[in-house]
Amino acid sequence: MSRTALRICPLCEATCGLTLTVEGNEVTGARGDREDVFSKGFICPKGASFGAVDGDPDRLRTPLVRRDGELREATWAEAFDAVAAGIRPVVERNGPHSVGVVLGNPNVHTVAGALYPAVLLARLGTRSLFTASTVDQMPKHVSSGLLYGDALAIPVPDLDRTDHLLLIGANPLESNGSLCTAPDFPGRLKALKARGGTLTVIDPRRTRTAKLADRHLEIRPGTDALLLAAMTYVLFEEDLVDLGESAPHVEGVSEVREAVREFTPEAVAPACDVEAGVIRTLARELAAAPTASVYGRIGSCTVPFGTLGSWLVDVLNILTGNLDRPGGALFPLAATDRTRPAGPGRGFRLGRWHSRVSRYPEAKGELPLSALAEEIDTATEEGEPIRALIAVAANPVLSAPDGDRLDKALGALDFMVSVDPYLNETSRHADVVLPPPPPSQSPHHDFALNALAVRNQVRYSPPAVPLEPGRMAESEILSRLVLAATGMHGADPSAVDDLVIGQTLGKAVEEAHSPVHGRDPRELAAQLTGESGPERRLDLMLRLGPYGDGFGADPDGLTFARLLEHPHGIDLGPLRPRLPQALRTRSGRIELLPRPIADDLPRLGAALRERPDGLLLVGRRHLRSNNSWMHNVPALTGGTNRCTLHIHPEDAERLGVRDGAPVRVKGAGGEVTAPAEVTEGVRRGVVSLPHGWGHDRPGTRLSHAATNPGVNVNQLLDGSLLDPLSGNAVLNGVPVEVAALVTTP
Ligand SMILES: Nc1nc2c(c(=O)[nH]1)N[C@H]1C(S)=C(S)[C@@H](COP(=O)(O)OP(=O)(O)OC[C@H]3O[C@@H](n4cnc5c(=O)[nH]c(N)nc54)[C@H](O)[C@@H]3O)O[C@H]1N2
Ligand SMILES: Nc1nc2c(c(=O)[nH]1)N[C@H]1C(S)=C(S)[C@@H](COP(=O)(O)OP(=O)(O)OC[C@H]3O[C@@H](n4cnc5c(=O)[nH]c(N)nc54)[C@H](O)[C@@H]3O)O[C@H]1N2
Ligand code: SF4
Ligand SMILES: [Mo]
Repeated sequence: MSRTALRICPLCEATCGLTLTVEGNEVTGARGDREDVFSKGFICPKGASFGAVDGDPDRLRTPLVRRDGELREATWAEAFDAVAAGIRPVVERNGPHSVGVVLGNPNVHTVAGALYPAVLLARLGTRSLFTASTVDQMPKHVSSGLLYGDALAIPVPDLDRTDHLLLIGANPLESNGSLCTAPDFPGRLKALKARGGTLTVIDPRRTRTAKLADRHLEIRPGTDALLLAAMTYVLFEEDLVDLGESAPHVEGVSEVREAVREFTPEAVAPACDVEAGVIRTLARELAAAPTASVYGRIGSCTVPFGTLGSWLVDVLNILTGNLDRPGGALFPLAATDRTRPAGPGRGFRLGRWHSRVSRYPEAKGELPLSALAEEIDTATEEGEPIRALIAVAANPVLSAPDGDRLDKALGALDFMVSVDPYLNETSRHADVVLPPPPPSQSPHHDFALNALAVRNQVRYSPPAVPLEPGRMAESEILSRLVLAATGMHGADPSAVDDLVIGQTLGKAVEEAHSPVHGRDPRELAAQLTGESGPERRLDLMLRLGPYGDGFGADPDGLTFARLLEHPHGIDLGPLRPRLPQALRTRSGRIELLPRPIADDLPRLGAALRERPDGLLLVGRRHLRSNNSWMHNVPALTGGTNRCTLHIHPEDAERLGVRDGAPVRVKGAGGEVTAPAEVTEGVRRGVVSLPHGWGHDRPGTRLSHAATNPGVNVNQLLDGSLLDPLSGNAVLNGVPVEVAALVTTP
């Protein structure tokens, strides 16, 4: 007997609602949920393979614990005993910073990943936090922190209403979007064109998104900040600056005019390979469009000027009056967001502490993932190296620079625990592996991604299938991990949720603006509904949130119980202007030229005069992939999803590289050999390899991935190239040497 169940897809940032077909407890099919308030039936090939991803036979079913050097199946009790025994002595001997925490990308796609890591960090008291953000979007957090005083206040393009979209270093036709949650991003771009809007794409590759554009500029990798600075220059030079409604909330406009003086279109054109006249046109079109939005993603973040580029994206939106207006770029307001009255905030600071070895400044409480290996393998007088590691949903051996060094460093730790469904390149080093259940057995709510969505909405999926015997919910795994790692091993895991609920309510009743001001926290806690700790915490956040019932203050407001009555979600309307309420700067205004940005601009000026020769490496994503962890699903591999080196025909000819033949690629961190794919899909002087491959290390359990392992592009990096303000790794525009592999007959 088959039945259906609704489940929000956790496989990328688009958050599509799926209708799963379930037979017994197995997911045998998935289609788009046409009644979903946000995705309206859209599904991509990855979502359609939900069942195969969910049912992968290589997913671990029981914890693994290392005994006599070997990882062996164990009970949950044995596993958490081993965690407590492994971590506590390290903390007691070497202090909290000697325990590192690594959080990977899937934490933004799980309820547990949203709710427990913050508790773990607070209770451990470690500053050794590394996440996927510093190989991804940290520049955007830093620019938002500096501009708006809140690293999480990221404006998103108003895709459904804009007249003009300038897309930089993003390929949503394959990635389905990022820092801009929009189910059916491709359809939304087509709708933009159909209503007479224009789409410009800046990308060194001729991507599927670029093919859809009215104009595609094949920029030289790493130079977007120069181009955007020149556009800013033109806005001032041609008197096109008009802040519109946001004007009263912005300070520092004339300082920006001064700061971009040297970045004339003529000066930047040779560095960017974009003609000065075209740069002027881009600026004029942006200013002339009734509404417009500039949006940058991976290709604009993971580069040496990532923070400057991310800042300039917003500067252009602000100077053209497009920030905070419909059709421009707006701040979403999610149902679980905290509300606060407008007024000066605490601001955002960088570099409150530094990494031990290379003295990298923290950003948003994190150290660069690129520095993880050296923080483990290098002793200094500053303090103890990291001796124990907690990795949750992270595979840095493949996703961070110089996996070989990290691989060795992980092998030398005193203790490591991985919360991961797979025994893979990273978790194989763990002493304890704690496997979460597959997504069908987990609840879903997009705590992080709804705050980046192009439409305000709220949806919740309860588990589609009951927990299999012997499984433990990921929220319970993380609660028990918190307890075991922080000296409370053996306590009831609900203690963690109760602690957070108590603290949150305790604070809320003290806040003058809160709907629960002056009430009794225990009385409020008793009103929470939900069958589990995470559900009760969601109820708490919804009720205190901007659409919430305020525990009775607004009887029509949102509660978890009300959300359950709407299995396809509740639409909360289009994005609305939120200035000045969204601001947390000390001035209470948008600080358009923050000090750290001004101090970094001379470095961009120096780049005007550099134009190194040689090939530059960029990445790419395939529609049927997700970073490092979907190459084990046969339905998602093969076809175009292959680990090949894209190279332009002219470069191939010059280097004697033949299509399909192996080429050696060499970078600062090492070399790899991959088959060449000669294609005009990449511009001259640029080559492209996808990331997340290199599944040929021993001791993993990825049977399908191992049959076609590919190579780890991040081995070409040595980890020393960073965007200095954010600590983000430089993954794009990396100099490499390419040579045809000479095979002697
Ligand atoms: N060269 C290059 N490198 C890159 C990038 C690039 O563009 N180019 N992109 C970067 C980006 S944007 C990112 S986000 C990072 C990603 O870097 P990571 O987060 O390290 O890698 P992922 O492959 O996303 O997955 C991490 C792990 O999560 C596990 N996992 C999957 N589902 C779950 C779950 O439900 N619960 C738990 N606990 N674990 C789960 C997987 O098995 C995997 O081991 O890679 C970065 N690396
Ligand atoms: N199918 C699939 N979807 C995914 C993922 C996946 O692995 N596969 N990963 C998810 C994750 S974690 C993320 S963060 C998002 C990322 O989402 P996107 O940012 O849309 O992803 P990419 O496809 O990496 O697009 C980056 C583009 O930047 C271009 N580029 C490289 N260097 C430069 C440069 O210097 N300047 C400019 N202008 N462009 C440059 C590249 O050619 C590439 O086309 O995708 C998410 N969705
Ligand atoms: S676009 Fe993303 S969220 Fe939607 S079905 Fe595909 S993988 Fe899932
Ligand atoms: Mo990412």
